[in-house]
Amino acid sequence: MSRTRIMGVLNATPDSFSDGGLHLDPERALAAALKMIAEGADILDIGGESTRPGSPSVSVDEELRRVLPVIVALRSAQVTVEISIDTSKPEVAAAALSAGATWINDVTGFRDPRMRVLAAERDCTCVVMHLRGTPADMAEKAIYRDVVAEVKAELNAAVEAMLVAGIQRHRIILDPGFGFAKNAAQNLELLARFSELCDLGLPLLAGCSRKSFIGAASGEIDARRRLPGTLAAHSAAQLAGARFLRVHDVAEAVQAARVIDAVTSLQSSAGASHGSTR
Ligand code: HH2
Repeated sequence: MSRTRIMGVLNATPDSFSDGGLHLDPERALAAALKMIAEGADILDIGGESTRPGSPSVSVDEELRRVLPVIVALRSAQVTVEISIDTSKPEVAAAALSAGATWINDVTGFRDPRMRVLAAERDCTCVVMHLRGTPADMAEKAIYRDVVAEVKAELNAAVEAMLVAGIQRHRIILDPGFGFAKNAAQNLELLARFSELCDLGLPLLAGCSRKSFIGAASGEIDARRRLPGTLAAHSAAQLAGARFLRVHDVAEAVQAARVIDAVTSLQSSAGASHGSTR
């Protein structure tokens, strides 16, 4: 089995919920990115707009002003990791891809048809996240009869639209969107039943890092002190089939992921040898 991939979060924003203001200066952002690569990140996810509940939207020009220098600097440094642009704006995604990004991570699940056309034309990897509404109004849309079944159905519909637009299936990674249009109980239920998302038949990404449901489950109110809870949540997701983990703390996430990878690889070889004796 291939190892679980680690996506390091780099927010070039003043207001992200846990690392806002840390990487606004391109030089500091580059230093943080190089550190994440040295620590074992496979993918860097560069964002220029916070998606925290109620966050204000940012103009295309401002978002580009924040993210492009970081992407250009990374490409000039000839890094070999994948560079993901975390945006829901086609103009930002297009410019980021031209500057050297190779993935689009769209928290709105490629809802904008122009984003689907762009992804098809550029043949890039697409992270399709589940979200209802927008970060501004998503809290009021957290109403489900069965959160897992409804997230699955809505992700399936997003995939169908992407295939119709000409995006190749092997380019798609799915993400249930922890913390997006879900309350704490719904996030925990998604995590507890994460293995059911494997029915979608596409690789899965989990992004639980420092999120408020970890605070709700653990009692830790400071987002920057939620690393232990993050590692626990991501280990649960990994054991249930997540192939990608989106994290703020790369070194710690890599270590935890390698341990779970070792366990799951032994489990699958033990399963195979038990099967062969029957
Ligand atoms: N979470 C955030 C942003 N982008 N993308 C995916 N695919 N999955 C996620 O869970 C996800 C995401 C929110 O976290 P962060 O980037 O740290 O905060 P902010 O949106 O405030 O910048």
